[in-house]
Amino acid sequence: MTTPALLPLSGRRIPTLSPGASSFPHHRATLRLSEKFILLLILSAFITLCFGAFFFLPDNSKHKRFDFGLEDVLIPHIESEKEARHSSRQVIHGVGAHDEHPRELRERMPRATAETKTRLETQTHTVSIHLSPEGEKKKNTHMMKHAWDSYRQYGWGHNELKPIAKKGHSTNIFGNSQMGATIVDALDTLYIMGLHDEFKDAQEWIEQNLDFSVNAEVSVFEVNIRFIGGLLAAYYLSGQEVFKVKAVQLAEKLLPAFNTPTGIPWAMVNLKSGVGRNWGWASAGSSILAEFGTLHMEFVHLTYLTGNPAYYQKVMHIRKLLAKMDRPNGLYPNYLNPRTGRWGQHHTSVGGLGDSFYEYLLKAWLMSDKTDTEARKTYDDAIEAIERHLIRKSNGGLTFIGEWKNGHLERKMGHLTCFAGGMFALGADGSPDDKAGHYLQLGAEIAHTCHESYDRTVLKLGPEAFKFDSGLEAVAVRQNEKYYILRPEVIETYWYMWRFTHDPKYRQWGWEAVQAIDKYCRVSGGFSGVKDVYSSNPTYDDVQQSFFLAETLKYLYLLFSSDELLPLENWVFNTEAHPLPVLHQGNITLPGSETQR
Ligand code: DMJ
Repeated sequence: MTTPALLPLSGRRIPTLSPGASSFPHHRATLRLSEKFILLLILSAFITLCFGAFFFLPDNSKHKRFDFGLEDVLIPHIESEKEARHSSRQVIHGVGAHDEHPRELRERMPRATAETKTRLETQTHTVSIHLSPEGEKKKNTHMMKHAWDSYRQYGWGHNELKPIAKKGHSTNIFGNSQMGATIVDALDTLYIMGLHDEFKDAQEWIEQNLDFSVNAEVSVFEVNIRFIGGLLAAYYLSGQEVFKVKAVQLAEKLLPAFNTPTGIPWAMVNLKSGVGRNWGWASAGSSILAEFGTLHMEFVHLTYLTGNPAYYQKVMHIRKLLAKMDRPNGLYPNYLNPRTGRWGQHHTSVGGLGDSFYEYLLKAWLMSDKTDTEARKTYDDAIEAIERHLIRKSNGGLTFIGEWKNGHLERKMGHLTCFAGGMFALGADGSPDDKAGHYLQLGAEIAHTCHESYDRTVLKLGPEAFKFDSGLEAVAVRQNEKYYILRPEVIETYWYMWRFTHDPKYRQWGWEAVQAIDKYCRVSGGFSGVKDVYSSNPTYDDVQQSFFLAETLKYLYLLFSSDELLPLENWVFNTEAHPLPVLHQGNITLPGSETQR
């Protein structure tokens, strides 16, 4: 290093201190003793300064926690968990017939994830040009703050918030409970965004108030994806035991829902009495495919964390029962009667009533480190039938996913169905017959169609359902399909497409959504849904949905973050956007093993 130095004592300028004699003044070959001493003094002061600066550098480990490359997240609570372990040697085992003790699996996870992390670190420099638009991320964090602070002020402890009336809100999915759904659903988003005070506040409320011994009839599906999923994700991210304990307590309360003649759970269960029943509107007392088919991820993690095989066995039993059933045209109907084990109406949908069943087949495979090949095969077969019967191109060239109703295709697509773009992209790698490119393209086409459904409205927000019929392309017809209730699915697909393609248009589309939400849904008491996206003067529905904080704002934040934040190699997002770690090397299929109810 060359250091032009000034000698204050003599006031003389010393030329560059390089070892060659030629750089010294010619009239004198050596320095005097006093000059040598001063020079030595300056050099040692300089070296001390360098060392000091090194030690006072900001603590990088704080930032590293937010990489969530997993290794640093998981190690602390693997250690702390040793004492709390379930003593019985329950097994999670699979193909290859190796019985795996959950602890052994856990001990392997850090190694496997460290390897993944190293691999990632060598790859990410190639995409760094697109990373970290800090302004957009900040905007999302501010929106989260506004949603959270408003709920904190006006709806604290209630399930959701009425942002216009500025008071608590709830719906029948939570029964008459006051279980702070927004608090639990928002936990991991707060954590990921670095809103630590808010996270602590939420944790305190959960420690002191979250009690599941309430006389309330709740939706098994909703409580599973929002509460159990939310608590498990918070546990994995923060390592705080309380979240795991609460998740397990709640899961115990859901188990009676599986006491049906077939083991297909009821849609609802009373948390106190354990009595279950189905929705009155569901075809002839049926359970719903997207509800009983969206338990797998959380239940596998519950078994993994507790060593109790019951959760795993419940969901594997559902899978095995479905595998034995005939499927009309290879399609899964949305309704299944839990008493008789027969299908109800032959309706098939990749939107409401069907959606997350398909999503969880794919994610079961991903979460098992791609070892649950049974799940992958079931997913591939289902998607093939869906493509054959439900996916079409409109006259205007837009790819859409319709709904199958008793042998007839309804050319209508729901906002909920838009998640499928992301699902196709996520499932591209590993698809049969080398069709990865095809599925990535299909994902891109669905993303495009869903963006059109936003772009063709006045508010630039998407309607609940839109048609491709009688000259109509991606627009809602009925008044009761024109609302936007802060749903995440379109943004979810933008995020997955961004992760897999880095095409900047996905960030552009996400940014359009941010601006529209902020302009038309933001009110002084939080964020509200709007009743008509085609009206320039829309009325509000006065509900701030908990999934707005759990999903919509999280996916937006991730869309503008580096791929290293929650890498998809290590994390799988449940259907409510709660990230759960991949169980590396933990094969979670149980072919040939006994499953019980
Ligand atoms: C969320 O609760 C979940 O994404 C669920 O799978 C269906 N959709 C809602 C939000 O729209």
